[in-house]
Amino acid sequence: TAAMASEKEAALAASPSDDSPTIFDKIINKQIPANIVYEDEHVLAFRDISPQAPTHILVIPKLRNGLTGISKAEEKHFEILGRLLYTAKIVAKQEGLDDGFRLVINDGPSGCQSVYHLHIHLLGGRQMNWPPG
Ligand code: D5M
Repeated sequence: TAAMASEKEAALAASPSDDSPTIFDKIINKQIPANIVYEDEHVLAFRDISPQAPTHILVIPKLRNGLTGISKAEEKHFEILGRLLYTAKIVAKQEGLDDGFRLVINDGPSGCQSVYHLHIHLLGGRQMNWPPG
């Protein structure tokens, strides 16, 4: 679709080495609106602006701390990485995805990453396919 094509274009245009603030900082700081479905001291989850499934939520760390993407993970990130996965499970339950769901982390240009602030995609509410595109 056109939306998928532009998402890929955005991914290829984004620069992986750029650690300047992203749009997600504005969401964390409530400077732009987002449909927030979960929030605690460490983690924020909100609906993706361009949903690829009936449920499409992004789970992000409030403090990026160098995690522009999963490829930048270090031992200091072990705790937040666990929190992100655990929160994805909590939100999946909250969304009623009892039949299953998918978690995705895009990394780098080939992985189609467009925002360089680590995020887990939670997708559900329809039958997923394999392999992904
Ligand atoms: O995923 C980045 C995702 O971020 C992509 O699915 C669109 C989404 N996005 C971008 N801006 C917003 C705002 N403002 N609100 C909600 N969702 C947003 P990636 O894995 O990097 O391609």
